[in-house]
Amino acid sequence: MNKRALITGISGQDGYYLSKFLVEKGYEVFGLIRRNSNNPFYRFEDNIDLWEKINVIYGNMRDVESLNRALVISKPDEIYNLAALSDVGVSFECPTETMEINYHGVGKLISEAQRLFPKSRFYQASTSEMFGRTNPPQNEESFFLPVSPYAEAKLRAHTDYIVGYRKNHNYYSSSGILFNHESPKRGEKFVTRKITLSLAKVKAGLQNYVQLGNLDAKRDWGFAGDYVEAMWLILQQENPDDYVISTGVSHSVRDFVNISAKVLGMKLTWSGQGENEQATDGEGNVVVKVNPKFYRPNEVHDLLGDSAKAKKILGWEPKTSFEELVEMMVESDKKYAEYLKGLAENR
Ligand code: GDR
Repeated sequence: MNKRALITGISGQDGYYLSKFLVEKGYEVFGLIRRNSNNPFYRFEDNIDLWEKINVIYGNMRDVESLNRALVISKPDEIYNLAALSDVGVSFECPTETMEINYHGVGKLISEAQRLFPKSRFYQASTSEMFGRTNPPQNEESFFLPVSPYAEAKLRAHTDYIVGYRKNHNYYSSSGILFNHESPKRGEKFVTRKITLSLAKVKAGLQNYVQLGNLDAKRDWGFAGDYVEAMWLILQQENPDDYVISTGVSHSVRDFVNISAKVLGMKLTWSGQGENEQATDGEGNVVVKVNPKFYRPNEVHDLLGDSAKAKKILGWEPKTSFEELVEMMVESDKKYAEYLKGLAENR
């Protein structure tokens, strides 16, 4: 019989790649979707065949009845909890909502899962943000020093529910402590996609410049398509555990801008410092500016993962390099910007 998986947050970037991966493996996939006015399947628009294979269940992480119903309908062997308020910057503006979804929501889901399907396996999307200000490289033994409401809530869920249910309830709960993972399906507010889409629009003549916050922040950026395989491998192990998933290479936001511009054939020249830093293209147009509006009240400066444990135990390694990732995202956004330009010209 086919295995059954319930994925919360299926309409996000990782939900797209994970459902594709599991459907290809022959799983019956059920996806929890929050009802709102946005198109719930816009990430699947170029892959309608995949969307049609997913059993959609409406519900959300605040509503325990809907979680109960999703579990009863899906009867899952594996549960992947990807639903979250995932924007770190926004979490400073709504800390209570963040705690409700990213912490209490996990508690609601895992307690129902353990009660109804004690033999199911639970994957939690934990995050490198939990390391916060801990010096790099970070691995499973590193201290957690979260600095945002987002990271606080994720860390509490990790400790109380994932480690807690594993130890105290003998329930199979594991987590992937994933470092940043990106793709052409990344939301447009996250810095990588904001850069690739904005610069592609600048190149197509649709906007003049992109405004960014802290250009010095360093992140370990991998490809989301590689990372969902690690999620699955984590649940295939005999014993539940936590694993850091990362590339082991970090770059600054400024590096990300430079490589994106290079793929677009733009040569940038940087000048100024701090809030006055900017980059001009070969023709002297300012194409990147700093706007303090995008600074965070509290910043995580330097994340660099050490995923030796995942390599040793899961046999997992990233397949896509940083340069390949940037190129994939820029090429996709170049096409998208051309499409938008065509729409604007035909209006
Ligand atoms: P992050 O991702 O906070 O690492 O969390 P994000 O892309 O938002 O920020 C990365 C770094 O870039 C700096 N930055 C900007 N960020 C945004 N969004 N917009 C800007 O204009 C900008 N300018 C500079 C940020 O300050 C930060 O240092 C992501 C999320 O997906 C989390 O949900 C996930 O847990 C972690 O990755 C791993």
